[in-house]
Amino acid sequence: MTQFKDRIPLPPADARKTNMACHFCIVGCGYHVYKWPADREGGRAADQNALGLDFTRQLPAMQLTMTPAMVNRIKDHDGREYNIMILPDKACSVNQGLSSTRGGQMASVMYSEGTPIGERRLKYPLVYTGDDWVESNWEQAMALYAGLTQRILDNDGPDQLFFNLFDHGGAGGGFENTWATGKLIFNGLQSKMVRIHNRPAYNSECHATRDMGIGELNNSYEDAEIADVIFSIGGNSYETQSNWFLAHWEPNLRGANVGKKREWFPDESVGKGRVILVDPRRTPTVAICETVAGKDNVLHLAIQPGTDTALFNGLLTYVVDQGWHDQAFIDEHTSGFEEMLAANRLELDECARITGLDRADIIKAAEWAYKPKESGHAPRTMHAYEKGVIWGNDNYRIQSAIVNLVVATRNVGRRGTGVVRMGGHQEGYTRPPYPGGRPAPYIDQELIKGNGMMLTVWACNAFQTTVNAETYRQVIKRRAAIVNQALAEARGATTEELIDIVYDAVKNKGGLFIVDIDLYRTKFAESSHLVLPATHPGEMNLTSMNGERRLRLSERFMDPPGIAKPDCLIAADMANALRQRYEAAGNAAMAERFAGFDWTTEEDAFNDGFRMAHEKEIDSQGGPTGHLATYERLREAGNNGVQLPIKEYKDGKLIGTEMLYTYSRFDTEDGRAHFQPSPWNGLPEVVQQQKEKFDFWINNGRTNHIWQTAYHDQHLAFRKGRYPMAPIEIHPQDAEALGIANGDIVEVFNDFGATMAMAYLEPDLKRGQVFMMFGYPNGVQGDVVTEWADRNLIPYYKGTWASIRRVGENPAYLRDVSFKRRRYS
Ligand SMILES: Nc1nc2c(c(=O)[nH]1)N[C@H]1C(S)=C(S)[C@@H](COP(=O)(O)OP(=O)(O)OC[C@H]3O[C@@H](n4cnc5c(=O)[nH]c(N)nc54)[C@H](O)[C@@H]3O)O[C@H]1N2
Ligand SMILES: Nc1nc2c(c(=O)[nH]1)N[C@H]1C(S)=C(S)[C@@H](COP(=O)(O)OP(=O)(O)OC[C@H]3O[C@@H](n4cnc5c(=O)[nH]c(N)nc54)[C@H](O)[C@@H]3O)O[C@H]1N2
Ligand SMILES: [Mo]
Repeated sequence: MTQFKDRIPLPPADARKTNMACHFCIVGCGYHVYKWPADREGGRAADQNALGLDFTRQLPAMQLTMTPAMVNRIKDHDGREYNIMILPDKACSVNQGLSSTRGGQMASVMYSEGTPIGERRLKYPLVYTGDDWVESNWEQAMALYAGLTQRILDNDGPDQLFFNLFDHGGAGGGFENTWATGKLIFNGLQSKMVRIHNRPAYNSECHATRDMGIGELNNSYEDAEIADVIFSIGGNSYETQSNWFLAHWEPNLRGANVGKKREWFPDESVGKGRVILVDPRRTPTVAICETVAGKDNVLHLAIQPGTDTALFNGLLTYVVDQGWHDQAFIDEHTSGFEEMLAANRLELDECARITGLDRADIIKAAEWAYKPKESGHAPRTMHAYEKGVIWGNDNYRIQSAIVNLVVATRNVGRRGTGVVRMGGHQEGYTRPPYPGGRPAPYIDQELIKGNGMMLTVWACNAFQTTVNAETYRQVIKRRAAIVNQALAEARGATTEELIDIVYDAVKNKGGLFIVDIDLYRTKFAESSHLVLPATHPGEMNLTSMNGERRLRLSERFMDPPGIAKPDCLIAADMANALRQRYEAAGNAAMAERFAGFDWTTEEDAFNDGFRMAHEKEIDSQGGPTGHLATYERLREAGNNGVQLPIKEYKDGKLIGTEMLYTYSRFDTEDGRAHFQPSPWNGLPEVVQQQKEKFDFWINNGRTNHIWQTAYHDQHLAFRKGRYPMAPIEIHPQDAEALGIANGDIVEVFNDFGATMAMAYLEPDLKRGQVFMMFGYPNGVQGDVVTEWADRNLIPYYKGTWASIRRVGENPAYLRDVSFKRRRYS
């Protein structure tokens, strides 16, 4: 996968060194990039290499993590070759020198001509001619894009312009890119027909907690180090937020912080942390917690799928009956407590019956997390939830149930607590207000119904990641083919004539014109008509914030492939092309809507968006002090950056905020946290039907080795070799009953669709419950997910029931794939 297999070249002492926050998950680990001419190499003496380490002798254990995946050879546009090395930063408070298996391979996924990644990266705009791709240039691509957009906008209005759009930080996101796309789509085009990269409408993953007055990222990673109890709900953080777990949870659970004093609780000291994990599945995280903390300090609540709301209502009822809630805080800083309690009351027996848990375990959880300690102090309990809840059975209700309990016990705004998303990507959201309402239109279904004339797919790939994905793909491909037919018949057409031809196909024949902006020619791109090459971090400057709101600048250190461009500048090109067309048509009013994109760099987009938008308090995450952050100051702040919101710039430093709500003033008009009734409501009807009809719960999610749709990983032999096909973990007895052995190919099917996977026998799974990796190119789990969504159109990806059938075996999988267990025991 990399060009260095048997040895690692050292950077010379004068190698160029820049900062990089990992562009994959929310945690945003700090890395340093070293770059130096390929014909040179550092020496082994400490003063001869840029790491300043003495390699003439054996380094002490754990001094450094350095693997062949961390180096690569690149070529810049001037033709010069360089070696690069991307190493985890020991001085970064986030990861403290640790690297995950994903971040640790960043050098390997950078563009390098001779590698599979290099071959497959998009380099030029591609135009589909009806049956074939041709490489084109930005002028033609923009003329077609802007021309067709203008035609549709003028004749049919903004509701015919659809978007599948990223809204996060890191690669395919960041403040520069969310701002640019938001300004183009919401201010310029004024379309509301937009869905987000990971869900079928434009909404929030955290409406409930926000409605209650509590933003979802409200503490610091350090709070996990000093919590008495970490309450992990529907997350598998060892595999999905690895270095938050390893650098901050693990030391606490191991007892590394016992006896430490902190200024925030002067009459107490830190104890040995305990952890409660709510997950129907015994995850690798559960297994590792038991090893680290000892079984007595780990409580795994293996609830029935989709019953979290009942669990938290049951806990709340019990806690209040014991008098462990904080009545003074409730009286002074909240509203709606009594009404909520009356609606949510759920007795212990009923809670145990619904969740399938032992009464004793529910009581144990309540005692650990909420019963006053011997010292009389309330325990510090940090609640962290992720996709088992967010994509769980009724996102809004579960989240309300969790936050109700948290607020009643005041586990927010105190150091060592917090109620947070564990998070997916880094964040990097700054956009003008969304022009649609709440609920927003269900974009996938609108497309399936035949609505929309043009679809722009931006840094996401619903073909592998949406609900009801098989039907979605079928319809999109059918509608795209109508445009293909028209394109194939166009001979010698100028761009303007081509616009006429395409317009006829989308207006009169049910066609859909698709544009995809990506790093690779994805499955979605294969069905598109115009594909635009983007750059990712390293090839551009990019700012994002991590799960503790830590803002960093990832610096550009190399040239992009071909004529690929940053997403923010692609959006600017689109806006500028539209402005020119409207100017040429003498339509000043419309031209004005696309003004303000005279940017030449990513920094221009940052200054216009993050800094100015925050000044105007548009959708601010950074607060109105956003303007204090400049590229230059962020470069100086390095991998530790600054935690938003910024308080001030003082003595050459940006000063940030470690924890929100410490003054018990919440984000509501009256400043009080609002409790919300959220009674247990059972499974959605369509999900219940699938459950009754089919044999297995198809739990699904992530594994450590693979990032998302495997857009990079599928090109790396090390990753693809591990998982040639989406793995599905199944209990050995269930497997036996179906005649399934390790490595067998199986079909998974229900009323919504069918897909394939590779069986992995795993005794830690429960009978009747399997776990399939989501989003893989070879075996898409979303094909069997229902289209059910909650009141805000948040889907229930995890709520899939289906049957399984053995298809057969692939001798190569059996020969090449490891079936060693992934659990720690
Ligand atoms: N069944 C099921 N489905 C799910 C989930 C689940 O748990 N179960 N989880 C959901 C969640 S949380 C998520 S986040 C989604 C993920 O769904 P997607 O967002 O659709 O998947 P990604 O692989 O993250 O897509 C990113 C795409 O952007 C491209 N890209 C990367 N960097 C850049 C860049 O800088 N610029 C541009 N233009 N392109 C770039 C990549 O090549 C890739 O094609 O899936 C959702 N779907
Ligand atoms: N290695 C790796 N890490 C990643 C990613 C990746 O692709 N690979 N993607 C990133 C992204 S975008 C995201 S959003 C995060 C997601 O991070 P996580 O949420 O930690 O990951 P998932 O595997 O989607 O789901 C978490 C757990 O939900 C459980 N679950 C399923 N149903 C229920 C239920 O009804 N109740 C409860 N309590 N739990 C349930 C599953 O068993 C699973 O263990 O990971 C991020 N980190
Ligand atoms: Mo995500």
